[in-house]
Amino acid sequence: MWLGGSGLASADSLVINFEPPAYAPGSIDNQNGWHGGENGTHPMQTYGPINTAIDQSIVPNPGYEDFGQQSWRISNAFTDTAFGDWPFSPSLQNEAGETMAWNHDQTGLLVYSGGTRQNHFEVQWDFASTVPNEEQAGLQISMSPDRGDGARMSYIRLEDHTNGISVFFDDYHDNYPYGSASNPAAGCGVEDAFVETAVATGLDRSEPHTVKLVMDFVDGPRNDVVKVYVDGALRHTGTSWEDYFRWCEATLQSRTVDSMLFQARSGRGTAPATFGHGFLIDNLSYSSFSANQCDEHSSDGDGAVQSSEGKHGQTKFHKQGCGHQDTDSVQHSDGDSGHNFQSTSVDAAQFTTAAGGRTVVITGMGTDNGLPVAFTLTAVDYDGLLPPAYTLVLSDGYTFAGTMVSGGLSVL
Ligand SMILES: [Ca+2]
Ligand SMILES: [Ca+2]
Ligand SMILES: [Ca+2]
Repeated sequence: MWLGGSGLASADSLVINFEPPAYAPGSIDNQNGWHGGENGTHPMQTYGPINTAIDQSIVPNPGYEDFGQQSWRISNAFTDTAFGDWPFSPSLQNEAGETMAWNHDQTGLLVYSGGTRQNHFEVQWDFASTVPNEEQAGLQISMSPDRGDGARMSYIRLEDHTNGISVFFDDYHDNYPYGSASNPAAGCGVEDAFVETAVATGLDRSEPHTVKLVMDFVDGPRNDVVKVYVDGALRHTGTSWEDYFRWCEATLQSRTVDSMLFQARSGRGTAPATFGHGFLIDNLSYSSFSANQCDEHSSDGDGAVQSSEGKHGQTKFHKQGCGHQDTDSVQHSDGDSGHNFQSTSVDAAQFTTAAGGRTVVITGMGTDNGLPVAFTLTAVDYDGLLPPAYTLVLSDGYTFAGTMVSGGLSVL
């Protein structure tokens, strides 16, 4: 068992500069918590070695400003399609992911990350070419936030080209029709795919550059937010790989992250001539913490509802975020009971997640048959496993408690 890397800034933040004496020249394997794939179970983790065929090493800084005495070098002279034999960085004490994200394997017995679950992860690193004056043809290296076993939740790839260095970002898109607990395949259909975005091209090969990923794991599908920065500028806002795991692996849940995985995968090409060269990585830092994600949440409903007493109604509502927004509204009609509600001000919402589903509670003011009332709407999204729960309570004594029986309702 190891207890994380040296240079700890705090329990759930790591700063790694690859400097002596903490880091010695040679393979990074087993230095300060770097390791091959984890075997579970957190925190009594064991792990495999980094494959000795992988061309990586702690090396002297050839002269880049801010890289100190040493950096970490990795090339794609050797590639493969495995996960468990590539370098994983030290794990944070506190994992990041959705409330219900899996930090474990399919059996639930092997756990790869732990601590206090956070909803936010940030990682930043500098990179530079070991051959600043010349293209290294075919050079490519990828890096991913990961929990320690290769369940990658995001992806950056660096490539060297004639015009300079390129940075690519990949995320997973579940396009309509969407996956659900009753139909996971719809989230992994022919219309769904990993999407690659060139976030930077032609970066000056003679200078170091910086990549930063800012990840918000928002409970529910299709709503994680991943921001990609290059040299301090926001280049792209995308999403994570949450719905790949949720639907393509049909596990209905996302995954956690607590470390970084660095790889040269065969699918993107092997470049034997990069042996002993490749990219330098330095000033790697990452952290997990919990952020206010109110602005990322939303809830929508539109369809027929039925109460537990068998009354029938129609609802249509929209709520974005937790505060007041003029574009929010709630409408509810119940011909069986003779009620017709229309909001005049949607004031607040609370979003919560439990094992069973995601709940929103929306409050505000409106009119019932023309008379002013306060309202509380509660909706629960079960990702299709059960009909969505729907309850509207008005201050004039009217209550409609039941389920949505046709149409759609989401709490994201
Ligand atoms: Ca350094
Ligand atoms: Ca789909
Ligand atoms: Ca999500």
